[in-house]
Amino acid sequence: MSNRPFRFVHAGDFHLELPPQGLAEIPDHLRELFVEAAYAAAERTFKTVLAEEADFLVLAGDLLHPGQTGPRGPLFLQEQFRRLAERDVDVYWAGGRVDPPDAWPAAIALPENVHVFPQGVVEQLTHQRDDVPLAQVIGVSRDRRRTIRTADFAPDPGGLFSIAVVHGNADPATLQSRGIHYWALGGRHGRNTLFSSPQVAHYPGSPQGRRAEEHGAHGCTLVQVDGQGNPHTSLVPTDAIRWLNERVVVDEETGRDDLETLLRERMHTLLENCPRIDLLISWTIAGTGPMPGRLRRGTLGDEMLGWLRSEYGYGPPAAWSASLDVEPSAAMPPEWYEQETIRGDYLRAIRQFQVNSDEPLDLEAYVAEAHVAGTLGPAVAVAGQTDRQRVLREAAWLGVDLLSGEEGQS
Ligand SMILES: [Mn+2]
Repeated sequence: MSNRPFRFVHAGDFHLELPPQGLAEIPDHLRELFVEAAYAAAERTFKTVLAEEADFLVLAGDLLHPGQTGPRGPLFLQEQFRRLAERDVDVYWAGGRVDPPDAWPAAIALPENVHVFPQGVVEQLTHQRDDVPLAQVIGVSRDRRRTIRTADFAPDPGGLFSIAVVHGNADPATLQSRGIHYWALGGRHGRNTLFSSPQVAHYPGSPQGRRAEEHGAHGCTLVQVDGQGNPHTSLVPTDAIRWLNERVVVDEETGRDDLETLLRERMHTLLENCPRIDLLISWTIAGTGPMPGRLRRGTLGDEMLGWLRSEYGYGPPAAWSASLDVEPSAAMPPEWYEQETIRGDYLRAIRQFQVNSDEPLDLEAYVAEAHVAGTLGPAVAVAGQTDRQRVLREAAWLGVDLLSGEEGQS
């Protein structure tokens, strides 16, 4: 049993073939950043290995789809692997969904410090420092037909620290039962720890978020194993651009200037917390009073978005406001449905459509013929139930906004 402390970096899901998406329109000054983000984040992962003087790097699959990156992907990785080779740092790579070992182009040689695990058969390697074993690294590249076969993984009988590298899903209890010290998992793009004491099973996530849903910091995981053989994990951010979801709450008193102040204060906090990274921010305005209604209809929402962009969107670093939406409240106050008002009639009519999901909406009848043929055509063809419920919810709020008057919605 080794009592020498050591450290390694655990990363995966680079997806070099996949630039960030999900902006309706990428502003010109951020275009280059979008195109390069996946590579920049991967490169920072390799730099982290060197900066932290890690003993080795563990890669849990989905690094690249070589068919989709073209030669740039493999050539980039080859160069990064060589950088680690110059410092005698080994790489343990278990292939995932898009990077099985046979997908790597034969013409681009992998440096000797890179150990690619075979597909379908678990391989055990011993990592040594100065001829003394530090850890056992057990891995397999993903086989298309299988989820993780936990029974194939067994810890070192001599008690050497064991690391299992594999891409896919497995039941946490089954993973825990194997006695492996550290499960280096891949295949989830968000950071996720299944269990952390005394053993660890962990997904580091992709080093770069791709969509608004993948918000927050992305990076790789530095694992430090102490003299007692306990692993400690920490996030090292590597993302080149970061999505944030920001929720701002307004009240009865909030006017336009107050909203501007709220947004400005929040923006300054974000810039203080993330001083060196470009940000993409999805704003959600929640709360009570007239402000949500004013933002839902009319031009105030667009004006606020335009102001945020011109004030903060160009950086450096750029803090680009991607969207500004009003939080769709889950339910209207029930008494609104009971009232003998036009609003009450309207809400009761909408509810008929919400409850009777088979009743056709027939929106086309309300749209001018010229529009049905043109851009509004697809919009009136409400496809599924989710679509239908969303349209009805929005229609309900629009009606409430228009029928409630300016002095409030009580
Ligand atoms: Mn993946």
